[in-house]
Amino acid sequence: MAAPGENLRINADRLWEVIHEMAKIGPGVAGGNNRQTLTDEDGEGRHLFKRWCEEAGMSVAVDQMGTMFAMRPGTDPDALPVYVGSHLDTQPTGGRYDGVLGVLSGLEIVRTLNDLGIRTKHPIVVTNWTNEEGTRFAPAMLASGVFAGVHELEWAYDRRDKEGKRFGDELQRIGWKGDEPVGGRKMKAFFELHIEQGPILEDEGIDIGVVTHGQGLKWLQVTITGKESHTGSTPMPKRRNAGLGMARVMELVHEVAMDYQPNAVGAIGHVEIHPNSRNIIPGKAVFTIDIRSPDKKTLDTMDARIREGIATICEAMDISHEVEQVGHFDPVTFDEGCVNAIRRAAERLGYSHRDIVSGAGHDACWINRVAPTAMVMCPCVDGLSHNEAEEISKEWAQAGADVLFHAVVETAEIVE
Ligand code: HGY
Ligand code: MN
Ligand code: MN
Repeated sequence: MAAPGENLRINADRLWEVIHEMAKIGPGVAGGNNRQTLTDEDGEGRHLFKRWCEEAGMSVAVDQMGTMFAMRPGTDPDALPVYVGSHLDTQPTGGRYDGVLGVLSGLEIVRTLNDLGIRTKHPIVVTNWTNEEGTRFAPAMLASGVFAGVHELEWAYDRRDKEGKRFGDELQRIGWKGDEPVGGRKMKAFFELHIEQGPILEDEGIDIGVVTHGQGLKWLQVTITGKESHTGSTPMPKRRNAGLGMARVMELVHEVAMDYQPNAVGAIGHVEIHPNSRNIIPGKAVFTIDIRSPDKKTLDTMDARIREGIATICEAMDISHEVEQVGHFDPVTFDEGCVNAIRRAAERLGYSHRDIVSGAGHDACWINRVAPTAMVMCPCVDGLSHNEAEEISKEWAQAGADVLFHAVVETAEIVE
């Protein structure tokens, strides 16, 4: 079916305004955001989003993981809804657009349909998935993972942040623990708009990324135990330095990732050193290895090589280690029908586009297991994200939201 009309476009000024209204909640220290999941700021952002949705005539439901579902009714209440959304939680030094663009573009689609008096057969549900980032409570995409049946609800509730606070308790504390069981909703499709968080689209001067695949990810949390002792009086040969062990593992992770270029990445972003005193040799280091590849075999090979390398390093240094996998999903292939709807929309709207593999993980990666799913990407300046300097242009936001709009409305079927 052809698109609902060549000239269907969202209101970019209104979208830009709500994005920057949301950015006022949980401001960072350098112009970005620190609205980490289940903090008071997250709660405040949720209330604002709920108010906007209700003002747009939507009813808002919340499930037991706190995920928010704002529904615009369709003409056929029995028709499976079309879901559109992303996440409102941010990194501690996050940008204003990561996740937020996808949720608020869903709201903008509904506002535009309301303005134009357009009705669709299928309901449209705008979604805010809880804890996509996984920075405060590992793993990432936690709520969408429970929804897709990858994680058990109680296991998710027992996840703890670095202060030992429990996910389930924090969700209760901010007042966003809903009654709706998680995962019962059936979807006709799920669409997610997200900034690329990489440099390809901007470097090639392309407006739209048609996301065909998502790379796989593993998070390995490593605990290295040595022996605390005096940095001044302990002879070098007698030291069991957990911090040095961690440093050697950092180098190992980088070398393994470099062996599989260009389709592999690896780094260590989370580090805790104990006791973290200037004149004590670290007795313990806890850190998380993040490795990714679009190719499952490569990812598994990197995992095995790194585990082997850690054992060799620790044995040679007489320090012990434990490795716990705290996050994982295999490479994802998105639904061809949904991907084609996005590609057709970009062509119809006259936006330049190219197929792309998502380097970052997204809620869509899990929802793809339970419903036809695809993603749209727009460029970001210097490909920068997970940095307060994250930036996009209003034109890029408009292009992404217009394409999302056409894909969603085409799938939801306009009723003349
Ligand atoms: O880690 C990720 O890829 C996502 O940004 N949470
Ligand atoms: Mn994101
Ligand atoms: Mn992110």
